[in-house]
Amino acid sequence: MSETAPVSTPVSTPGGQPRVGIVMGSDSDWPTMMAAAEALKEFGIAYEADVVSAHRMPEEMVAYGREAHGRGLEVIIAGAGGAAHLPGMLASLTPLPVIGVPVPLKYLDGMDSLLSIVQMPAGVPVATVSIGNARNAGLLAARILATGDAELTQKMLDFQVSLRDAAHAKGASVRE
Ligand code: RP5
Repeated sequence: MSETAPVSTPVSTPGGQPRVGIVMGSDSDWPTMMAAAEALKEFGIAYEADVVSAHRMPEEMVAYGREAHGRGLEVIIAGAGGAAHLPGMLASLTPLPVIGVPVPLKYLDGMDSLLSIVQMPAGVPVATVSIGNARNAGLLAARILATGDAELTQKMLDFQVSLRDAAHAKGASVRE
C-alpha cells in the first residue's frame, strides 16, 4: 500500500478471513500505521485496515468494537493522535486484545497520544506500544496469534534469529 493511500474504505490482505483489524482515527495516521500492516504482511497474517474515528464517527466506532469478535477478528490494533480515545473505547467494547499506537502529531510530540492511550483504568487493558511504533504493534499482534499457531511461532523464532544476526553484523563492522 502506498503512503498516500486513503483507508476510508476497508482494505484487506488477500487470502481469506482477516485475523487482525487495524483501525485509526484519521487517514492522516496511515503513514504511521502502515508499518503495522507491513509487519503483518511479513508474517503472512491477513488483516483489514480502516478509519474509525472515536470523535467524528462514534456510532461506527461502537459498531466496530461490538462486531469485531463476531466477525472473526482476533486482535485489534488501534492508532490515534492527540486526544487518542480510540484504543481505549474499543477495548471497552470488545473481548479481543487491543494494541494501542500513539500517533505523534505536530504539537506535543505524541506525548498527548501516549498518555491518552496508556493511562487506562483497571479492568480495561490496552497494550500500548511506544510513540509512533506501529511496527511493534504488528509484531505484538503476530506474537499473540502465534500462541495458538505453531507455524507462526516458528516464523517468530526465525525472525528473532534474523534480528540477532543483524546485530552481530553491526558489531562486526564496529570491530573491524
Ligand atoms: C485524531 O486526530 C486522529 O487519530 C489523528 O491523529 C488526529 C488528526 O486527524 P486529522 O485532523 O488529520 O484528520 O483523532
